Amino acid sequence: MATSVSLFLFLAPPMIKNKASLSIATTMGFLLLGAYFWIPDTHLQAQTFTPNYDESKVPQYTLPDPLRFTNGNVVATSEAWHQKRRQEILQLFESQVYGKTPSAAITVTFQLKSKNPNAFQGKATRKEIAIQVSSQQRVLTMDLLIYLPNDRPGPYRTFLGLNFGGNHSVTTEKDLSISNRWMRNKEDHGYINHRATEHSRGIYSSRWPVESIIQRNFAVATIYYGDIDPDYHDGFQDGVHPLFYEPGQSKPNHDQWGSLGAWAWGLSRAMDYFQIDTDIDSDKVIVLGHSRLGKTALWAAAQDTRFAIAISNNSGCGGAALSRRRFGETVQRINRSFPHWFNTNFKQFNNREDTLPIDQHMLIALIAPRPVLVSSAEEDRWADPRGELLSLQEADAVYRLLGTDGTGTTTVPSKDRPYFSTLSYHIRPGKHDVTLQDWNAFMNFSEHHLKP
Ligand code: GTR
Repeated sequence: MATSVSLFLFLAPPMIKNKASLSIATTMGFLLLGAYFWIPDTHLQAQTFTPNYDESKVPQYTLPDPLRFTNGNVVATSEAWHQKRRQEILQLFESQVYGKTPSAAITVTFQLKSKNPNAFQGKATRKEIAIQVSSQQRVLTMDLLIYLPNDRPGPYRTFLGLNFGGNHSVTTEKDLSISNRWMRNKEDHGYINHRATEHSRGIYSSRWPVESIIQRNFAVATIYYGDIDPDYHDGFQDGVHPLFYEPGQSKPNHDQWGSLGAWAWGLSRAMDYFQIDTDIDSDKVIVLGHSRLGKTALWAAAQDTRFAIAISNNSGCGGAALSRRRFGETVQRINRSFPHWFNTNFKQFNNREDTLPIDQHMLIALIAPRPVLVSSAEEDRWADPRGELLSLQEADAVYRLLGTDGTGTTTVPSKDRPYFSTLSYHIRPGKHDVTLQDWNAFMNFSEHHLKP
């Protein structure tokens, strides 16, 4: 199957300045692993869940070997990895975990909505781009917010991530309009009746330290994840999924994408735009995300090799953490709390992690040989910091086969030691969050791997 996307750039008003087209072909294969039908079990959903936080109670497990083909043969060369094994693993994550991205042709257009060369007292240039995607079924618009440093000429190395609260929530700037999209309620943050209020302006700005980022000559770009698919389970009626429905289809098939897959797809559409924006060095884009959006960033980088670096922050279950450890959040728990995140097939692994044909170290391996930084927080046991580190270590063999230094060490990195191997781990004291300390680690790592 092939996914082809036509791109047109409109810079408006008043005239079209540039026009580009690009075809992205993703070869996907079919893997038939038996049909599975998931029936929501409301009785079981009501049962309470007690997470395991005791390392001695982590069950014995054997991880699938990323360097063995499905038929058991050893993957001995980088050619064998790139030509066959990577594809096998990618297909397993598509069909069994996040879901396949449908292949129907869609049109993507870009419109420059605003440009302010004097953002942050003249330190940055702010751009807003409307990314419009359309199929015969419907049209969807995602707003991409970009800050470029004014100190030095571009093109810039660029951080790209989705945000939780609307683009206006990442910045305290007063002249950015408040998102009018569906929001998760959080009254103390200014999200009421599923809409953002003025109180939510800048509410997540500590997670997006724009001034510190541009000061180090990186650009930073973000999209509200709800622009791509609102984060609630409506049977995939809103958001991007219906754009791709075949005639008569009203929800994704069991092996097709859920919300995480859709969000990852949205990151790739931002990357499409970067390829035609001369301010952005599209060979040096770092895709990153926090928590559910950290899972999304890893899955985006696994599928889309245009991303130069991937950084996950506190991504946990379904992100960097090994599922088989069942420490903190588990597959069953995540599928019951968020039935729309993964595909339907993934539900068959509820409480049956040992039957998964993959584990999350193989998600990281899919990003090889590109650098990955996994970032954890000591008190965020729900996300299993140790399971996140182990995933990196288990991906090491693939990275070394491909000629990199992998984790570069066999010892656990200390908190204060800079750690710049291709596979790096960062952990800080404190809770589930993104802090300036995390961003400093992201920037140090990215500066090391992507010279301007
Ligand atoms: C939690 C969920 C985690 C993580 C987090 C978040 O409720 O269990 O997997 O994604 O939300 O995204 O903030």
